[in-house]
Amino acid sequence: QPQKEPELPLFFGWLLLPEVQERIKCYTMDFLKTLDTLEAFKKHLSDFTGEAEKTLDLEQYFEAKGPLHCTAKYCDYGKAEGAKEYAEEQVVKESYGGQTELSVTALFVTPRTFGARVALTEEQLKLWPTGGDTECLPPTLTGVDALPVGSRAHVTLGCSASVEPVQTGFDLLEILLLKQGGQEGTTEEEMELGTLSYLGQGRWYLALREAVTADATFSSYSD
Ligand code: 2AM
Repeated sequence: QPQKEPELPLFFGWLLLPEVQERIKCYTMDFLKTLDTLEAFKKHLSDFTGEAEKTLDLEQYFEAKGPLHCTAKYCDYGKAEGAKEYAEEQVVKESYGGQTELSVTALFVTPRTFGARVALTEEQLKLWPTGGDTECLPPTLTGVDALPVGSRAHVTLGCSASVEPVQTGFDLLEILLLKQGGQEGTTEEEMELGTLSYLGQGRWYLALREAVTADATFSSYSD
């Protein structure tokens, strides 16, 4: 009888502690409520709705997807490339189950996704897979190699109907490329939480004045 291979999870990542999930949900929902009411946002409402609709409830627009977390390595139960190798890395084994603090530095909204940008520490970057930023990118997303390692790190807060959470990382990278390319927001607005930029096509980016910290456990998740 051959030895059964240990099962691989859907993903490895930093899972926010339950009480932290509640706090982050409240905080980010408050931001959506505020964004909804801004004149600047209303001006570009048709990015999100048909031309005919005049109002939008952003809180309803995005659906939450599973527990709040920052994906480190998507494994798809072993079907994703490099999943087994990642699971066998010494640093992954040693860090497994350990608690750490994630630093959320920005929030972003697009017609597809709502996410929180995570700035990984040097320690946390050791768990970021090689090529993690460029994995499975749509061909239209070019130049990602030029961004700092770990640029894709984020927490998906919600997705619009029929959008998969993998999109959140793509949206973040696209925004960062636009910002790097010098397309600072066409509209910039100071909010209590930080500076809000509009980057066209329904892309909004709020750079937080102060990073929000979130305690998380490095672990794995399977449906
Ligand atoms: P997310 O990290 O943007 O939220 C289960 O689907 C989880 O794995 C989700 O959290 C999802 O996106 C992430 N995920 C799905 N497919 C992925 C891929 N190809 N690369 C990286 N992360 C992926």
